[in-house]
Amino acid sequence: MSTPSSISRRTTLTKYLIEQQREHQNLPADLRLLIEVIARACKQIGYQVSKGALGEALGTAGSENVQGEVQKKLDILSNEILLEANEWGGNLAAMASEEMEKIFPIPNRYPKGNYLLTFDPLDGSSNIDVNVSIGTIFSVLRCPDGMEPSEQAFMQPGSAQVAAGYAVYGPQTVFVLTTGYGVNCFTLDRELGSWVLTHSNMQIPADTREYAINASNSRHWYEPVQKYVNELNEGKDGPRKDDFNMRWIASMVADVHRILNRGGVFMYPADKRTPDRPGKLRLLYEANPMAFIVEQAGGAATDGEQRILDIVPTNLHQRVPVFLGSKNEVDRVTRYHSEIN
Ligand code: P6P
Repeated sequence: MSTPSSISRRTTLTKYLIEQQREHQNLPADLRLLIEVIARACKQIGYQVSKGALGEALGTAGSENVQGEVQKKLDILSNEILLEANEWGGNLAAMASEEMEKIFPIPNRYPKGNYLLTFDPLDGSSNIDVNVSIGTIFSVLRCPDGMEPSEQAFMQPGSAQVAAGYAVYGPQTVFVLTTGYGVNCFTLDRELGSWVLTHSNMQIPADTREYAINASNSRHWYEPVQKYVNELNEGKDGPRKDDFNMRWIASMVADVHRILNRGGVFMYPADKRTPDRPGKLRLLYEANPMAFIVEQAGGAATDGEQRILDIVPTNLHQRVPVFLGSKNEVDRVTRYHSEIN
């Protein structure tokens, strides 16, 4: 009896990863398994998020994370889900999370592996209680040969990533992944519990008429960003000779996913409020994975001066300014930084 074609044509994440391993030989079995475990943990997180007020995990946990941000119960639960899912598999040497000050070395009771995993377990958590899309962001590095899994082992430029991705818990639950050979999106089939390939080799248009920035901070921006955004807002009457649209979801995964689907430029610049703090977003588990994905989709990602993927980190929770998305717009706003010092 033949399988109905719609089911037989579907490529699940497992099938996709095995085909990648076979075709590219760049996906070692332990990295493939690590990605599968992360994707399964994202399903669990998405399930907890979807319970909303029917679950026990809305609201704040009464604590702050290392960033000084109020932790939501779901922040802590999501962090625990990722730690518990990944600590025993034997693929990892250590993990690091937005929600933990120090790294999490794999406990001695479990075998250690060759990879380092960083993640923001629940990005955009200020949106949890108001049912706006949030997500999980992750990045995979190799642990340098012969190096103890210390914080120093994580101090690698984003160009050293071997895999990166994110999940969005929104109207659909999606898992977006790159292993350095393009960007693919998998949508969760809730009935089967499978991640199904729905968008292959995603590409970001080089041009766009849509930008994303928290405009309430405009009086604090430095001149290059002021100039760039003012020109967009002048529309057809201004030097850009066209009207632009603005979106800001305050959930990086959701803003980046929109850009991956239809183009756009996302900006979280440094500003005058905190001269000693270069922006809000963290390099290791927000900017680097998103920059890897965006570049793999033909976009660009800079800190206003250099490629984000070229930045050599100096500490685990380092922040960077972020300009990413449609290449021609990222190039323009980056050029304004070099022209206006
Ligand atoms: P603001 C969420 O807290 C986050 O880290 C990103 O997901 C998001 O892009 C940004 O901060 C939103 O920041 O200042 O607009 O609330």
